[in-house]
Amino acid sequence: MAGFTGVDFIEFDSLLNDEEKLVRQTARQFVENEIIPIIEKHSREGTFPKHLVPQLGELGFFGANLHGYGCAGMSNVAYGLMTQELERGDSGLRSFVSVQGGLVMYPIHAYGSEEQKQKWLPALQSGQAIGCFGLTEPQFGSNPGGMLTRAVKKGAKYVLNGEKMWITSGSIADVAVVWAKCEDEKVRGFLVEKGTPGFKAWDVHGKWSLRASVTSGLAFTDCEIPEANLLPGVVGLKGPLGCLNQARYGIGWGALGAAMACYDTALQYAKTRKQFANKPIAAHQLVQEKLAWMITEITKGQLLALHVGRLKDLGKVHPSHISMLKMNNVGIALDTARKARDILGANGIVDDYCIMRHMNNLESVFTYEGTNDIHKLVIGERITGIAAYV
Ligand code: TGC
Ligand code: FAD
Repeated sequence: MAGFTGVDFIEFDSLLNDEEKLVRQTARQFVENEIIPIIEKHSREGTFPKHLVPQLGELGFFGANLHGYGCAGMSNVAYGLMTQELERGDSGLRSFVSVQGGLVMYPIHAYGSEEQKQKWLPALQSGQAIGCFGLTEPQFGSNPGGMLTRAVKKGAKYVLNGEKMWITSGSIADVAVVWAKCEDEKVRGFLVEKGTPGFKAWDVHGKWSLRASVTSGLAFTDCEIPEANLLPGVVGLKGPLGCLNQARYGIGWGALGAAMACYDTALQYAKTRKQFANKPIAAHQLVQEKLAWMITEITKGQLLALHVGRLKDLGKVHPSHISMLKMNNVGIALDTARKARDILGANGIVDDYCIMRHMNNLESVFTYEGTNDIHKLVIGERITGIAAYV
């Protein structure tokens, strides 16, 4: 993948401004120099390249579309192009950045007290602190409103009991944004600091997907949280769901990066691999059909991402727009990975090539942050006015 120059079939770049192209180029260079050379080894060994965290912070990639507290204040389009490049490296790296910025810094920024913002945002922005987001529970994934985790007020503290599951960066986090139901049955967010008595985190092993990312379970047993760690600015499920808009938006762009990596690899391979009459396999119509499908879907995905990004920058985006972006772009990325794997034949299954790693990663991306079908239902609700979840 050295020397990747982008995927641009219809002069997409003419729609970007200089700042957006500069951010993309910076992220692309970082991926070429720091991620591509090491990622297969981390993925094979199931380790997260934690040493990259300070560099990601220095580049301004954490909470990059937030303003103040040391954040880069990028446009949402520039932010999206950054996540696209990171995910061309690996979905696990992009996940880390999405969680840190969209699911930890964003709720502190949007719903936190000034004291919470001062304490956590500069540290999270620079990568000195790591965060995680605990919404999903063992029994409640697509339906987080059913959560069992409870926070009971006792004097100046809340006592937290419950369990969260499938939490990215859980065991390496200095602070967990944890969503729990209070005695009034309403959901509220809490900042649970590493080392708080009664708080434990452990890692999920045996993953065939996102192997270079930490995925954890969190448990809270009579865990006392100071009242000052309650996020005061939001009550109800709209709190965590509002954060998901941020992260899902970044995923919508990010998935294109994984798709581009697979497409580019398949294209290069098809032009050099020869079968039958010493012709490259790229000369066969059936192979060209797959490549043409890939670039068409990537191009449509780029236009969707750009338009949703521009709407977000104008403050006009609706959560259902973001659902369409996440659903479509992750779906086409996974299909691109599968077709690319096919083009590489047997070579497609080994980690000399990036395709199988991306394909396996995308299976998680398809499921997390709202499964593909949940996003269809969000779109269905928007156009019919009828919620079909139950
Ligand atoms: P519903 O009654 O529809 O809504 C409850 C309240 O929330 C509001 N709301 C939203 N607000 C902001 N943004 C959104 N996207 C929102 N969606 C809904 C809604 O207006 C309402 O507000 P109010 O004021 O009336 O109370 O809720 P529901 O329980 O029927 O659920 C709807 C549904 C199914 C769409 C929602 O539960 C959902 O999105 N489920 C999927 C769960 C999910 O995505 N979990 C992700 C966990 S985090 C994760 O996966 C991180 S991956 C990490 C990585 O990148 O590595
Ligand atoms: P389920 O909700 O049980 O869904 C299973 C299947 O049923 C899916 O196909 C789904 O589409 C379908 N289904 C469910 N409800 C309906 C319905 N009403 N109609 C039609 N079909 C339906 N969560 C966090 O809180 N924080 C994190 O950092 C985080 N990181 C993650 C990292 C990884 C690697 C993974 C895999 C998950 C992560 N998650 C995280 C959890 C993720 O958000 C959930 O896995 C996801 O929301 C789906 O929940 P579930 O796995 O329980 O599946």
